[in-house]
Amino acid sequence: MIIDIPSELEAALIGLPLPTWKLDGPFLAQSTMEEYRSELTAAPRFEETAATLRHVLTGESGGYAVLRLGNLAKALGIDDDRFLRLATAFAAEVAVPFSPFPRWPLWKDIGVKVDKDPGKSSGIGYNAFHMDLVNGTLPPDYTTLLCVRPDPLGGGPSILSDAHAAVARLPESSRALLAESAYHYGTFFDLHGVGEECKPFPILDSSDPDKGFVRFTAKMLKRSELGEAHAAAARELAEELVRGQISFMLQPGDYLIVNQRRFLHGREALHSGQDTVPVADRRLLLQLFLRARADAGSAA
Ligand SMILES: O=C(O)CCC(=O)C(=O)O
Ligand SMILES: [Fe+2]
Repeated sequence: MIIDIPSELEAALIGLPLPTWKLDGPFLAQSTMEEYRSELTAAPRFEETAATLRHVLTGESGGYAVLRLGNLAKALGIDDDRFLRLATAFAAEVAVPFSPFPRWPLWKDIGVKVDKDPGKSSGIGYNAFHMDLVNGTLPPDYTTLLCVRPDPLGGGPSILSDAHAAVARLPESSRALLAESAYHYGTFFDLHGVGEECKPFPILDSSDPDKGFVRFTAKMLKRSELGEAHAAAARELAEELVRGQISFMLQPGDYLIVNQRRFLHGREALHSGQDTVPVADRRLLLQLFLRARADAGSAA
């Protein structure tokens, strides 16, 4: 669901003096969130835009949003700290920004590496449906991607799929297998704010079938050793996710926010010929994770 910024709000945001942010451990500091909020609430139509954003992410039929920040990016410069502060301020209206990776800045670069595993983050191939930080006991409630540059060769549309809708289309026997602690994926090392390592894990959280995480990554089908029946059920889920997928191309300044309790995400392959594109011109996204506030009620 696309959310445009009203032009009078854009005009006000361009001149807003947001201070540099501070961190408190892995989280954006409370003082920064308060400073940003008090600057933004004075801007015309800000409150209604933030409310729409929250509603689109958590309301009945929602779960993801593309906030169009392209005009702000153009006005401020997409590499300018002032632009990144505005994106951070919008993110903080949804939930608390944090970085699970102690050695990375708050926003993590996702560039293009031609020699990396093509199916993984920053690889050039198909990035299959997944949730981020799938193997933490508490994955980020939201994963967000800010598009700095799309693939100049025209590839790499984003893909999204409603995880609970895909699960609901599976036969009961498959859902029963997915609810067993028989799955695992990846390593877990030096991660903050996402709980403990979850291994093995059930894909379906039986305690809260409609609201909980669908703890899934289709990457486990190739990269994890799974029992035959459990792998077959996971493959069925991966197929249903693809059947229900939507896809779209992020434009410069587009800010994709995904509620990980509702939607899984991924990306189609970049266009062939990435090795001919200078590194500085390749596709670039910035990634930020969000933790729902305790008072967000059923933000899930
Ligand atoms: O490149 C993309 O559009 C998605 C990347 C992604 O999902 C990730 O790195 O976790
Ligand atoms: Fe991801």
